[in-house]
Amino acid sequence: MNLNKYLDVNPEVAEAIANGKPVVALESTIISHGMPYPQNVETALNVERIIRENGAVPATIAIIGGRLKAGLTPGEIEYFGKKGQAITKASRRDLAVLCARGQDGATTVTTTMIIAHMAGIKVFATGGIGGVHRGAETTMDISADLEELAHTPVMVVCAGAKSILDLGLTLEYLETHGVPVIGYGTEELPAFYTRTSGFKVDYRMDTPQELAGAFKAQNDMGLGGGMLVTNPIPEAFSMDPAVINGAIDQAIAECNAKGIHGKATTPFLLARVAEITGGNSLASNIQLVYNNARLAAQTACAYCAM
Ligand code: PSU
Ligand code: MN
Repeated sequence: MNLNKYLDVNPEVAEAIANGKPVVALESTIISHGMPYPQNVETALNVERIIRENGAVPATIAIIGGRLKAGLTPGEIEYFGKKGQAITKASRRDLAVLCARGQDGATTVTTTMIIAHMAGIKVFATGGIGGVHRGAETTMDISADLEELAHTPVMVVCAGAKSILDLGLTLEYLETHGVPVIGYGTEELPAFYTRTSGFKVDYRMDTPQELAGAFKAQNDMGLGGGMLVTNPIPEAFSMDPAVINGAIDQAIAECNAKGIHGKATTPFLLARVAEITGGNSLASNIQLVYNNARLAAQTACAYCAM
């Protein structure tokens, strides 16, 4: 593969990878489509700082002018935050066309995993992943994130999945495709804004070393595929399930009434839930991302020490 033709790894990230130092990948759709400006930029910069404070090098991933980027400058992060939804949300099917046309793209969990793997990065921190949508038995709306987790060997540290999705079907899909789902300090799948969901994870682990050891074994055996680490939102920022689930039900009803489908569904639901719940859900969203960045950095350090 002629990666240099398409991929730019920034010098700090390249140096770390070449010397076996810990690196944590970060996505850019959470910046452009997942949060409003200017909180999105502030959060993205804080996440990078938290990763450094925990001993790893941050690599925010995006597509700029048709180049795959592993590691952005603060100016580039500001650009993605300000342009927001005007930037193309880029999933696997969009990568080749955006590169060939020299366009920008905000990377989802899927494309961040792809580019992280190209660059040699093992651990990726985000907020929530895409999954099987409610009603998928008729719409067939299943996020490409799940298929990517099935094939690409990158560990994704998240706060579970939002109940805009069908969490039970999401777990079934991951089971079928052989993706281990780990609960960090919990036996239950966290549901992003809340620490519990009523669904069980496959395994509970309690230290970054344990996470790193399991992922190392998976990679050493050449099993391929990713690992999903679900890290519950800190208690102090978790939301009342009745409030958040009410907002989610309302957002889904509006989404269906408007006939929104395809790649627009998730950004619409995320934005509506944030509007309906006011600033509360945004504050929680920001804090759980920080919490995931910390755990991902510690796990990347443990992985490199093995
Ligand atoms: N869920 C969130 N926040 C997000 C996303 C999902 O709680 O920002 C974004 C991620 O980039 C994820 C993408 O990869 O949405 C999934 O989109 P879709 O459902 O269209 O596959
Ligand atoms: Mn979809």
